[in-house]
Amino acid sequence: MTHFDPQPDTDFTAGNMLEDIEVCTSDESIQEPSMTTSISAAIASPEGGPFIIDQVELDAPRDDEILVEIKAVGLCHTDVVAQAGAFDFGLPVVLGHEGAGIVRRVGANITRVVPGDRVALSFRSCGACSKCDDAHPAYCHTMPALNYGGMRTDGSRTIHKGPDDIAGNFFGQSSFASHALTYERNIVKIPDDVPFEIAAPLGCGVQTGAGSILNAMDCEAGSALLVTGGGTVGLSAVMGAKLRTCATIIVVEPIAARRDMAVELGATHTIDPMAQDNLAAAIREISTVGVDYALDTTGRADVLEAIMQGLAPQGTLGLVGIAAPGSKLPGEVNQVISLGHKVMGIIEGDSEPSAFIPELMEHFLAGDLPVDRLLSRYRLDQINEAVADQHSGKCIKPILSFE
Ligand code: CXF
Ligand code: ZN
Repeated sequence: MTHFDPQPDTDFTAGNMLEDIEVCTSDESIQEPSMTTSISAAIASPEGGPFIIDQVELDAPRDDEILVEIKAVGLCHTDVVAQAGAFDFGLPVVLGHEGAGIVRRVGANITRVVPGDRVALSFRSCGACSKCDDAHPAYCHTMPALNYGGMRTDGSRTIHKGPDDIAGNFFGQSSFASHALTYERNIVKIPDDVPFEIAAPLGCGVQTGAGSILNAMDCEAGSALLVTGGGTVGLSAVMGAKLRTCATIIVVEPIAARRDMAVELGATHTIDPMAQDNLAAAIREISTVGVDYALDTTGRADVLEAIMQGLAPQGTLGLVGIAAPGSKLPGEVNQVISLGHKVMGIIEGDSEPSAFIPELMEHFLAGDLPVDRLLSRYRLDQINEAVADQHSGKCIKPILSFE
């Protein structure tokens, strides 16, 4: 592992881009074996166990697809859950949904980017349903098929090993690889002064945390916020809360280094849950009337019940942490009614990536969203070490870098 140290993209020059680029005409984008790209990818295998790095074939971009050379990709907890087989698409699969890189080829219908553009990849949405129209694409009516289907919507696969298909299209990207096929609505252009390693985690983890505060819950300035869990999402929520000038920002996190990081990023108080018999009481010691907002990144039933006891009247609990299958909502119905509590599920911070990710990049460049503090850099072939280090708490957000 190497800790993150932002570096300029020294090899990004007009000269070397022009040598590599190609644009598909409509005819060229019809699938031809000769147009596939041989890529290095981290494969989650059906036997379980670690990711395996292998050479596989990636289809040529169809008319609505974009081939991106990946320069950096973040590891999100959802990738780890998917590696364990939690999604229906089956294994083997190429995961990865926080990619950033350079557009290399575009299908005939692509108008928003051209080869050579630097881009971050976020989740995919259809752009045509009522939720997309209403600027809530994380709740797109076809979100499951577009992001968790493992294949194109016509049932074809984008990744192959000899005669065998490999699941892909994860979040419309599958970016644990040297190259990914993606779609126009996944893509956000990034300026030259934002490193790929910074842009990558904006596509999911940072967007989820900061967006939960700034978009989904839309916490007021001066409000009291509780964040449970000090990983990428929780700490991005802290940065978002500082931007929003929340008056009280409490972080519950068992790892001391993460509590320290939370304070550096703007938390006003931290709680070590392992040192508490009664988490709700500890929250109310800090905020006697309870907190106006809580964001849970843990998905743990005991933590969720404590949060409900620590919520102020008319307080809102935002849920982003994946819970065990079958978990029920927390809270006691009559108390929820009496206190006017709200419980809200949040996907991707309820963000419109094309608007929110550029805002996040501006904040990074202005120095008030120090995402770099969360990052540790690994190579793609160190992905299993990255998973282990994230799990043990040795690092917060691993970035697999190709540079
Ligand atoms: C996740 C959030 C929980 C449901 C699956 C997708 N998003 C990003 O990692
Ligand atoms: Zn994610």
